[in-house]
Amino acid sequence: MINLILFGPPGVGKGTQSQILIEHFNLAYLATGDILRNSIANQTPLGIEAQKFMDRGELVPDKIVTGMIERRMNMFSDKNGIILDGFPRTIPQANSLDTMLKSRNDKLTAVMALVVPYDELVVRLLNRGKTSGRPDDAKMETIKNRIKIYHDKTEPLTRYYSEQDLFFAINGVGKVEEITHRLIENIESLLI
Ligand code: B4P
Repeated sequence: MINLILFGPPGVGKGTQSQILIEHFNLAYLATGDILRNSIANQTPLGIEAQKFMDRGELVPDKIVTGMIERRMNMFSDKNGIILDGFPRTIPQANSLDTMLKSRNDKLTAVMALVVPYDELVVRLLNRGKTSGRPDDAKMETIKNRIKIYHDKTEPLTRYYSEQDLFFAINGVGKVEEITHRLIENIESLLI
């Protein structure tokens, strides 16, 4: 199985690259941001609760997100593995993921971290905000808050996964296809 986490700050290109990698490697795709936005659109109880946090650029509580992932983990038996986009975002979420994978006799293949300078992240998100209608992409203040929360809560996972020799940093600047090439090369080198 190929089980990947696509990692990095908001706007780094996780969603963009995931769409290409799932086709290339025939992987299932779980993107917490997409699932949450879908729940908001359908005004489910989970969506109504999550919206309060997301609109401010804050993280949705671990318990909600972890339960959401757990319920979906067993749905993809016909695939070669899974890409997790936007999960885990905290150490408790990473601990829960370890437990989930262990209970399936499975493990992580790698954490692929995209790296893009701060200023470019802000520009990408503001640009997306012009067309996406996403409240969390609309205001500079919210975008800055999301990036700050990434540094405070999510970046510690860099160490968590480096200590397990699972962490790989990939330059996320350039044309989308150049970045895909870097990712595929790295992933394939791990499968030999
Ligand atoms: P996400 O939906 O995960 O959103 P993201 O981090 O903004 O996006 P991503 O990095 O995937 O960027 P993309 O490829 O789209 O999270 C949204 C919110 O959901 C969080 O703030 C939080 O509230 C909540 N949430 C999600 N998961 C959670 C969790 N586990 N725990 C708690 N809360 C959680 O790219 C961005 C833009 O850049 C696009 O417009 C794209 O076209 C452009 N782009 C991509 N690659 C490019 C390139 N190479 N060059 C130029 N532009 C590029």
